[in-house]
Amino acid sequence: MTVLLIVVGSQLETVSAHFKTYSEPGIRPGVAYKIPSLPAPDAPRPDPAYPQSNSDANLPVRKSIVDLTPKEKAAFVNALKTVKNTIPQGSKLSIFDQLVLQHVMVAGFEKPFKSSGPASGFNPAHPGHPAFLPWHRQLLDDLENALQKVDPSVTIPYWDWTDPKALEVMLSDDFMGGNGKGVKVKIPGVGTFEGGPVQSGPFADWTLNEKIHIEPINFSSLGPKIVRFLQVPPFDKYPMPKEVIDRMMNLDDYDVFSAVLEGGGVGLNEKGKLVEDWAVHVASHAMIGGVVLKDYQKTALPANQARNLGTMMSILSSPYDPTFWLTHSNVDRLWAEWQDRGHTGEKFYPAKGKDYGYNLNDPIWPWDGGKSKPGNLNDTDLVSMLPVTNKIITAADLLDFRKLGYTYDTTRLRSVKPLLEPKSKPKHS
Ligand SMILES: [Cu+2]
Repeated sequence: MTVLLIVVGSQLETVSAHFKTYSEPGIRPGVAYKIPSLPAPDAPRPDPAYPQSNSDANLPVRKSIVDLTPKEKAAFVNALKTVKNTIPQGSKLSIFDQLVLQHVMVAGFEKPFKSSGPASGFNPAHPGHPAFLPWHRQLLDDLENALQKVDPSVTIPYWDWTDPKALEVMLSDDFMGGNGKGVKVKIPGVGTFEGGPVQSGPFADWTLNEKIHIEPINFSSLGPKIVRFLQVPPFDKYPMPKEVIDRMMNLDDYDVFSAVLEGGGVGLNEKGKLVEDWAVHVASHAMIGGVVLKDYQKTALPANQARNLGTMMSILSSPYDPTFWLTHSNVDRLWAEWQDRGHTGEKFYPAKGKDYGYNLNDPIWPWDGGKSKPGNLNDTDLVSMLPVTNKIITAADLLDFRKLGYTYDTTRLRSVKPLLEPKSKPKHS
């Protein structure tokens, strides 16, 4: 506990203001991107396309966490714990820890670090880069495949942020466990809030690799336990209004849609205007991980960020909290639904002209055939701990989610377009 308190206290305010540039919470100050602009209303639009896969019969279905039976919850938890404890031959890290490390090391491609290869200088996944969605789609698929080796019935369920029941279901002790305990955070004029290491539920006994569990400003360790500070204001409001998602779903431009869904500095207001905000996906991280703002009255943006508190808010290491996978399953679902609403295929992804890794046919690290290598973030040689893969994967390979072997209960083809009714009857979940 003493160690944890020191770690939390050492996250100092090193964020400086950048005019019109923003970064995800937890991503290094100065690593930033510009708010995209909305296309003119009369700008030519690509023709709507329809799902490429014309059947999803027998595909495993990712469901909302509120619809899981107690047995399904237990199966998911058990598979996750098994993957956390399974160390592949020749590795020092478990399969789960390897996936977390991969997420941490995307930051190793940012300019201050000694990365090499064509991806050098271009973080492949954050913040605000087009590859945010495909990169996480592949990460989720890798975890899901590992879970299914333990139990073929398991899929990664999603946390629908607009479902009033979902937060409680997620944080119950038969699923993800509840708030952390033992550390108090005072927000002047607002109140005192408790969080700390998670001490209830199936993951309270997890021991994290302290070298990989790091906060994103000084890259110092967050300790060996999952840390949560639930619903610290202003990220205490739940559920997310459905209108927020509806407005986003009506966008037609991939770059704008992706930026709004990521929410790392860009939000869409009631009038459909892009505004500075931490919202949608980032708000879900903040609601679980907790953040303290310098000026509570001002918009939550990196320049106004005093401390990141918990695992989920420390974006780099956030996959260490299992809630990460449920929130990212929802991110992927919303992209999948947007694709099914006529934004399917290659017309709805940047084809060229972007930096390496952000174009439709660019290999995305770590799936670029071993060409690129990130730099280390601190004194630990994390790079040497990364698994080696010679796979080559591009965004084009990831656009059709059904080809990866899953669908969502909200993207079943039979309910989207009757003409595409699969010949054989889909399995009922
Ligand atoms: Cu995320």
